[in-house]
Amino acid sequence: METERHKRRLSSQAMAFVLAGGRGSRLKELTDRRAKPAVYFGGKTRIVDFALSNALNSGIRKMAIATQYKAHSLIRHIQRGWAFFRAERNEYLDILPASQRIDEVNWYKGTADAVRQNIDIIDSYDVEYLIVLAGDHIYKMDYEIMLQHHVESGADVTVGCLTVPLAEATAFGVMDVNDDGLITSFLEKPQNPPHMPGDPAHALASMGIYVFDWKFLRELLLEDADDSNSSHDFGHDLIPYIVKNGKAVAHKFSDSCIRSGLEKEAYWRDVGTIDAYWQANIDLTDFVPKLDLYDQTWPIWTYAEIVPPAKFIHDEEGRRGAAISSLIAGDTIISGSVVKNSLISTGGRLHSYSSVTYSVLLPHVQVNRNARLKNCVIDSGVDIPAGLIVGEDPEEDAKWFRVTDNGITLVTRDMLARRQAEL
Ligand code: ADQ
Ligand code: ADP
Repeated sequence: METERHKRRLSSQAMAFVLAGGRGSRLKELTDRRAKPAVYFGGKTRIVDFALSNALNSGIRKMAIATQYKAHSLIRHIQRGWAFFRAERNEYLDILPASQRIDEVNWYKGTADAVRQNIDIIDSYDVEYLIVLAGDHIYKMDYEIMLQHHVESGADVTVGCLTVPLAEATAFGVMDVNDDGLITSFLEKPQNPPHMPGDPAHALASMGIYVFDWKFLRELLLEDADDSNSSHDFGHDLIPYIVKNGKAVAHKFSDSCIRSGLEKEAYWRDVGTIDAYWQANIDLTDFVPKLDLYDQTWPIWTYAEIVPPAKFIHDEEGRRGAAISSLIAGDTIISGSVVKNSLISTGGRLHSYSSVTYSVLLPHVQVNRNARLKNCVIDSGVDIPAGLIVGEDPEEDAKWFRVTDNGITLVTRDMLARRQAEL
C-alpha cells in the first residue's frame, strides 16, 4: 500500500555517510601518501567523486565523509571541490577525520565504529535513513531507487550487491538470497565462496553499501560498541548479525541500473589493484566506453583548477604533437610527442620525440625528450628523464619500478629518485 511516506522523495530524508578511511593497500605505492578515495581517476576526477556525485545526483543533500588513513590530499580535495553545500538551504557536507571525539582513546576501529563515533552529528541532522557508502568505487547509481526498495520491503538493512566471478569473490562479502530477495547467509571475504544457485562461475557479492533506518542502526551501533568480540565492522559484524537476527534485503545493482535508466550496462569497478586501476582508466579511451563521463544527466563533479586549455604543437623541427584515442586534461602541452590510448591529467608536459601509449599519467607529469612510456601508470609530479624507456623490457623496469604480473608498470617520484641516485 502506498502511504504518504512513500510519495515523499526519500533522498531528502536521507544522509549519505561515505567511508573513506581505508588505505587500499593493493594499489601499492599509489596509496603510500594518499588514501585510495583520493587517488585520481579518469584524467580529472578522484575516486571519491563518484560516490559523492552519485549522492548529489540522487538528491541527497546531507553527507559526511569519514577519513583516517593519510587523509591530507583527500581532505584538501573535498574542501576545494565540495564546499558548495549551504546550511541555509539545509545542505551539509561534513568531513569527519578520526579525532577521538567520543572516547579519547580510539581512532576509528572499524567501518561501523566510524559511524558510531559520529552518532551525535548524524542525530543533529534529524534524518530518517542513513546510506553508508564506500568512497573507493567507480560506478553510477541512483540511491533514491535503493532507498525506495528499502522502504517498500521494510528491511532492517538493504545491501547493494552484484555478481562477480567466483575466483574474485574472496575479496567481498558473499551472500545467498532467497526468491523474495531476503539475504539468508552472509560471509565476509570467505576463503571458499559459495557460488550462485545454477551459476557455478559467479557469486553474489556485497558492494559494501547499505541503507538503514537511522533509529535501527543507531541502536545496533550502541550494542555493538559494548561487544568485546566485535571488530566493529559492517561486513564482519553488523551485516552477518542482521542476516541472522533481522531482515536483510539484497538490492541488485543491475536491477537498480535498469530501473533508473542510468546505464545501458551495469558498470562497477573496485579499481583496487594497479592492473584494475590501469584497465578501468584505459577503458575510457574506447570508442564507446562502458562508463560515460560525458553524460550530462549524471555529472561527476570534482575539484579542478582553472587552467589554460590543452595545447598540441609542432616542435621546432616540425614534428607533430598529437593525441589519438586519448583523454587530455587542461594545462597540458604536447609538443612533438605522440600520445595513443592514454590519459594525460592536468599539467602534463610532453616533449619532442617522446611517446605515451596505453598509459595513465596523473597530474603534472613531465615526459622529457626521447622518453617512451607504454602500459604505465605514472604518479603525480613525476619527471620522466630524457630517453627513459618504460614498458618494453619488464626485467629492466622491475629493477626500479613496480611491474605487475600483467605487465603494467607503476612509476612514482620516490622510485625515480632511487634510480637517479643509484645510476
Ligand atoms: P572492503 O572494501 O575490503 O570490503 P574495508 O576495508 O572495511 O572493506 O573498506 C570499506 C570502506 O570503508 C572503504 O571505503 C574504506 O576506505 C573505508 N574504511 C576502512 N576502514 C575504515 C575506518 N577505520 N574508518 C573509516 N573508513 C574506513 C567491503 C565490505 C565487503 C564488500 C566490499 C565491496 O566489507 O562486504 O564486499 O566492501 O568492495
Ligand atoms: P595529490 O594526491 O593531490 O597528488 P601529492 O601527490 O602532491 O597530492 O601528495 C600526496 C600526499 O603526500 C599529500 O597529502 C602530501 O601532503 C603528501 N606528501 C607530498 N610530498 C611528501 C613528502 N615528501 N613526504 C611526505 N608526504 C608528502
